[in-house]
Amino acid sequence: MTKIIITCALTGSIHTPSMSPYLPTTPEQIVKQGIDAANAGASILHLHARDQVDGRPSSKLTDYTSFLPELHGATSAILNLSTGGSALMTLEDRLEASLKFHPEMCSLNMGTMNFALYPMIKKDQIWLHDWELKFLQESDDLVFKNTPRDIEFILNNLGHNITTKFEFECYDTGHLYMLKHFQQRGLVQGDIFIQFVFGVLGGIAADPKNLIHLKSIADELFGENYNFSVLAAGRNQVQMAIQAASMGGHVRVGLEDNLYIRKGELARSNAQQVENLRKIVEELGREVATPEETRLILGLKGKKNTDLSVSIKN
Ligand code: KMH
Ligand code: ZN
Repeated sequence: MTKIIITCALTGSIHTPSMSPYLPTTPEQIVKQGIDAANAGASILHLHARDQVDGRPSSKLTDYTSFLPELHGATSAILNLSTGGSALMTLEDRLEASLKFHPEMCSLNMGTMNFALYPMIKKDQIWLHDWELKFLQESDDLVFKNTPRDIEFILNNLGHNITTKFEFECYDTGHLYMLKHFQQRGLVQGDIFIQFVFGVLGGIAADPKNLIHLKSIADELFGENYNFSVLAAGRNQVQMAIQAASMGGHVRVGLEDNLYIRKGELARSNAQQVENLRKIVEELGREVATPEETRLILGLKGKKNTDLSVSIKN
């Protein structure tokens, strides 16, 4: 089996600051937790920005530049910018940072879907910020828009022109067929890196049977020419990651996907989740890939071919 790539998704746009004091939302916290997660074994850091005042998901360039150049300088890990952002943002907003910085990797969500966060609301939660409860409640009427036109735009403007490689996020079987469609049109070329996403309400559930099924469909569609990784949102994060590692796949952890280290206990950092998973996959006989090994496995263009060294303060 090839070495295992651990991705760590540091903050995301799902959890809100009141849910965990350990969720990194300030630039200092994002930088520190990113460095620590990379030192613990994550070779890819999947990144979203947060508003520097109230921690809400942000697509503003200033919020990205508040941590990206520093992280770029401080770690050799691959920086993977989200193009999903949050379902409240326009596509233009979601792409602004990636089009500016030309990163080695970006996420690319393979279909339009529901993305319901309201089941996470706890009755006894004390909210630190006004926006949080409304943000979660209103997710019952939210469409996470990734139409074929949107996907084509991202592939043309980041993949083709800028040679960014993608973490193709597939939340259901249909998303694999959409990926195949773009491969057949020639817009997706070379080896593919699929992130199977489980446990989002609107996508497929975190059930081991579903991973077997998605993997067998991906095998039929892409043969030898793809790598897969698994993320499970919520409490099945580790169980599904272990299944992925046993099947020769790669894994994603991080507080974007799950705030806990075990039942009832909040993870104190992203690095704690990475360390925990690293121990488990090493017990399974998998060796953890370094950033350079990950670049080779995924065919990435390398750090120096990004525009991340340029710090824009505006
Ligand atoms: N939060 C994950 C379930 C993206 O950033 O493009 C999905 C995600 C989307 O990572
Ligand atoms: Zn994300």
